[in-house]
Amino acid sequence: MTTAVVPGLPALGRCLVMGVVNVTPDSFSDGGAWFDPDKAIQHGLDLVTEGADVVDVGGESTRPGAQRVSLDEELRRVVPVIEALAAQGVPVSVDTMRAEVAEAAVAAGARLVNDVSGGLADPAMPQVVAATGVPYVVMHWRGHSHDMASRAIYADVVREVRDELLYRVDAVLAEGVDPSMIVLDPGLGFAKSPEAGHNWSLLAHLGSLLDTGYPVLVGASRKRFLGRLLAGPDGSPRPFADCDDATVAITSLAAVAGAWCVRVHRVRPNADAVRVAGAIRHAAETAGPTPESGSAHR
Ligand code: PMM
Repeated sequence: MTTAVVPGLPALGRCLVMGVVNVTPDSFSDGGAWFDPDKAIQHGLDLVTEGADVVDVGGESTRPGAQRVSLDEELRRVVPVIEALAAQGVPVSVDTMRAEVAEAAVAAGARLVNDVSGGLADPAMPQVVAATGVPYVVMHWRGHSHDMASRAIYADVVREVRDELLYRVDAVLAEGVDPSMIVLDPGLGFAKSPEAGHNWSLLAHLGSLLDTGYPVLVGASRKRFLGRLLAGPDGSPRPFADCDDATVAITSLAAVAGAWCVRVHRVRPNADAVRVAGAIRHAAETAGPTPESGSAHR
C-alpha cells in the first residue's frame, strides 16, 4: 500500500500537499486575495515555505454559480504567476479547463494539468495534455458552475462517480494520454449535494477510486459541505475560513487511506497531517520506526 508515484512530481513516500493560489477576484474561499500577480507569486512561495509540494495556480473561479472568464483574461491571470514560480523551482500545476491555457501554462513551466472538467469542457484538452506529456488530473464533473447544482442527482453516487470517471479515462487514453500520467479526483462539491451527503459518501468510499490503481487527489478544502456539517445551533453554515480544522481532519483520513495528494488552502496544518498519516502508513507497512520519528524523547 505504498503511495502512488506520478512522473515529474515529488515522490516522497507520503501524500503530497497541493497549495492553492486562485488568481481570481471571485473564488469561493479566497477570491480577490491573490488577484494581483505579485501577491499571487508571493503567496505561492509562502505556501512552499509552509510545506506545499505543488502549487496549483488557477485563473477561473468554479464556485457554484460562477460565470466563465474569457480565454485572454485567464491567460493574463495565470501565465506570469506560473512563469515566476516555476523560475524559482516551484513545482506548479495549472487549474484550467481550457486546452490553450494548459498549453501556455506548460510552456511557462507548469508540471501538471488540473482539469476540473476531466476533458469535458474543452475537447482539445486531452490531446494537448498528451502532446505536452505532463500528468493530468481528471476530476469528476457534470457541467459548468452556473448549473452544476441541478446535476447533483444520483442513485448511487459512489458507483456513478467511479463509472463516469473511468469513462473519462477511456476517452482521454483514446486521445493519447499516457495511463501513467492520469490522476483521478472525485470532484467534491462539483455537482454534489451537501444536503444529500454525496461528498461524505465519496470520502467514506475513497477505496472505490483507489482500487482503480490510479493515484487519487482529494479537494475538500473549505468546501460548503464542511460549513454545513459544522453549522451553528441556528443552522447557519460555518464560514469557509473557519472550516480549516475540518479540512485537516479529512486530509489525515484521506492520506491514511492512500490518497496521492490533497488540494488545500492552508498548507501548514495539512502538511503536518500528511506527515502524521505517512508515519502511520509506514508503521503499518513495516512495524518498525518511521523515517520521520526523530529523537528518542517522548
Ligand atoms: N476544487 C476547486 C478548484 N479546483 N481541482 C481539483 N483537482 N479538485 C478540486 O476539488 C478542486 C479543484 C474549487 O475550490 P476553490 O475555488 O476553493 O479553489
